[in-house]
Amino acid sequence: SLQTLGPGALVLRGFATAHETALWASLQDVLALAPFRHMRTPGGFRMSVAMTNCGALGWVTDRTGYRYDAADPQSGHPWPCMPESFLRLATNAAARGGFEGFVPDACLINRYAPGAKLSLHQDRNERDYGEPIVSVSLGLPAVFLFGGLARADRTTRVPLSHGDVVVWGGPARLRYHGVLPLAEGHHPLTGDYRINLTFRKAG
Ligand code: MD3
Ligand code: FE
Repeated sequence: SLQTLGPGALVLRGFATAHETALWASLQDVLALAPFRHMRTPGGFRMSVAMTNCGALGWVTDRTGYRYDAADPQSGHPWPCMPESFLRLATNAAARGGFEGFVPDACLINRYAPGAKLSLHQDRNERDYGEPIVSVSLGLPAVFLFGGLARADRTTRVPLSHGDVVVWGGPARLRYHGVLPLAEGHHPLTGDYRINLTFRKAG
């Protein structure tokens, strides 16, 4: 199904479900080289969401700030290559949302355990805001918060479930967003976690 959350924000319910086995296998390959870790914000707080990356660039945060980096600071090595199954899904979803030829160079992988949340923020570290972001939800369901262009704008709550893919572009690209604390649960694919893949063209 094809649902809009507002101008530039398109939800493809269950779009990734048919590919869950391949996505999961590829994810394990990435994690063997770049395990999940809890990064620190510039303010010194440990993020409740555990993260890693694949692709030519990876999003990182530490005491010095937020940025994209070609190397995993934990290993000093380049991030793992973007798996073909990831790339195909992201490009196909973007095309469905009107962004033909989307070729992400970064995939930020977020892991939520029960209680983990993501505070309201904008994604502003990418070079070209004309490029969309594609997000893929796997495992436990979450409540996504969708705000406006100012932090104080009111937010709407959007449930995101296993297999849902969202394409964020155009006028939605710089809207504030976040994720409410994850509820306890169990999912046959991911166990006690929610995994979110966010595909970006960062460089
Ligand atoms: C709307 N991740 O990694 S994905 C993030 O579920 C992030 O892990 C959330 O926000 C998660 O930065 C939400 C949906 C998402 C991603 C990027 C956006 C929504 C967006 C960029 C602009 C507007
Ligand atoms: Fe974000």
